[in-house]
Amino acid sequence: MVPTYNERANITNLIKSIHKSAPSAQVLIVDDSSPDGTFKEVQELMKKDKRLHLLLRDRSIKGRGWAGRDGFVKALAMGANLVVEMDGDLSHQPKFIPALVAPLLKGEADVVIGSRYVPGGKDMDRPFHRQLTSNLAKLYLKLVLSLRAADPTSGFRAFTKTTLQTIRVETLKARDPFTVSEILFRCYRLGLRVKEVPIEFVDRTQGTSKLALPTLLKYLGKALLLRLGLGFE
Ligand SMILES: Nc1nc2c(ncn2[C@@H]2O[C@H](COP(=O)(O)OP(=O)(O)OP(=O)(O)O)[C@@H](O)[C@H]2O)c(=O)[nH]1
Ligand SMILES: [Mg+2]
Repeated sequence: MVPTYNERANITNLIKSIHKSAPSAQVLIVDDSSPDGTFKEVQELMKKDKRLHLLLRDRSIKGRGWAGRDGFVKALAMGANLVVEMDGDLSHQPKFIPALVAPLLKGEADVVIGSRYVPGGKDMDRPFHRQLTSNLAKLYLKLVLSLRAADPTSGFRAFTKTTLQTIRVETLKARDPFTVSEILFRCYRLGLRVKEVPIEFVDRTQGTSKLALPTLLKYLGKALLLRLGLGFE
């Protein structure tokens, strides 16, 4: 399940690469009517690939969080037993998918995080101020939401069907990328088994980033609201 917004430059390579690493996987692209026509690219590929699916959402309700939520719901409706979520900008490399789902298949975990910060994992080279922001955000999430994972903000993760049902994925609130923390918060609170496996994160080379500092500050507030059981979004 891949939420996309303006990933036309990446999407074809990503889909090909997923099927190389996971030939039997059904690929669900959740696109919010990207102005760059990402979904058109997908529709074209769908003509020849029966393992490819598109959930096309209206741009007026766009958002990484809501797109992910709707994608999980759709994946369950399609009969998925395991769902992997990953970004559409090739930062998350499909070659790690088998390692991500292995602990679920063995029954050793309920959620698996593709982690940049466990031994063997690798982050891209970020400027010092970005590293600092990222480390402070991690510490904050640990303190406020008790997210114990080494990489609580990784959006490359695998879930069992039961996990998605247990956290009642259809009731997720965050519209934006804060959804990644909201989901993990529910997993820990419900006592699910979270495992981390190493991934190497690569910087996007095509398309543009959507994360800005004001957004990050907003997330800190949302984490507090979530912890206090108050509504947000
Ligand atoms: N459907 C949908 N997908 C989104 C939206 N915003 C972001 N995405 C996708 O969510 C994934 C993560 O977004 P990115 O822009 O890569 O965020 P990031 O990794 O923090 O930032 P980068 O530095 O650009 O990599 C990508 O596949 C985006 O295309 C949205 O509003 N709707
Ligand atoms: Mg990215």
